Amino acid sequence: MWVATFENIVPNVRKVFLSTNHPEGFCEFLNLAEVEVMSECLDGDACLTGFGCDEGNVAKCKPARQSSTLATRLNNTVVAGVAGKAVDGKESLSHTECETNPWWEVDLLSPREISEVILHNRQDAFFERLNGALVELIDEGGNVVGSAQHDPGVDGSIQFSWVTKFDEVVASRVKVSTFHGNGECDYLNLADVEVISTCIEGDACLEMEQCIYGNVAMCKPARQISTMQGSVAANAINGADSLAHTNCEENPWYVSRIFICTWVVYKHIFSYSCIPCLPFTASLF
Ligand SMILES: [Ca+2]
Repeated sequence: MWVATFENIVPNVRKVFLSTNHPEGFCEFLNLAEVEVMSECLDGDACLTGFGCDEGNVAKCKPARQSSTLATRLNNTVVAGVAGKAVDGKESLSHTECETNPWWEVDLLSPREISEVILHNRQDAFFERLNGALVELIDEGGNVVGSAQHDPGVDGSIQFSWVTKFDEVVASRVKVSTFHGNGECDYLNLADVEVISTCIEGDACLEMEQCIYGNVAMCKPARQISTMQGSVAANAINGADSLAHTNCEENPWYVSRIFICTWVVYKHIFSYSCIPCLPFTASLF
């Protein structure tokens, strides 16, 4: 284990980048058993426990992002409508700022044959915000390969949910957006988004445990330069005894996106489990 301590407050950090530096001409693997980034938690930071695909909903607990995030501070607690709240299987809401064309997107992490997308609307107020929603299926090249748009005049208002069917369209991302076209801004709220496909190993999770102060890297989107034998980047932030493992590279790297909205990060401690035989670099972005 190696711990890097940052004594001073570092504001607005969004990513943690880890790499090793090697003599030219030599490659090395980068293995990470677990990366922890210690900070005050935001509402929405959570740990995922348990595994198993939830009845074909392959979006559950996958990395999600949105055009902006509405966050407010209530009694010293930051309440943020982070994008991940629309894939947590609970009534919690994702919530953008007021925008003319707000959007939300989930990354399925690999191409999947999609048969159905279900948007679950908020149930407390402002149901009408989701009317006219556009659902787009996006392939690995960034191309829109399927879409469906809600038409309030034909489909009626979205009360509880709106179901769109697709003919096994292969896509790796699902985007939801609204555009009301009157020049005024609006918010995009999503209680939950389900993307129905065939489950594969590693899909989904069952429970989320709220974080108070602790490891805010857990279960956040992570990437690495390459992946050997299925040892994906997420294995280093899942709290489980699993390994993230790159191919042999001259400059292997790993990045975890720790924050989705821009409040402050106070103090960071990194740890990793690896053979410390070469210089190891941790950078904040
Ligand atoms: Ca939710």
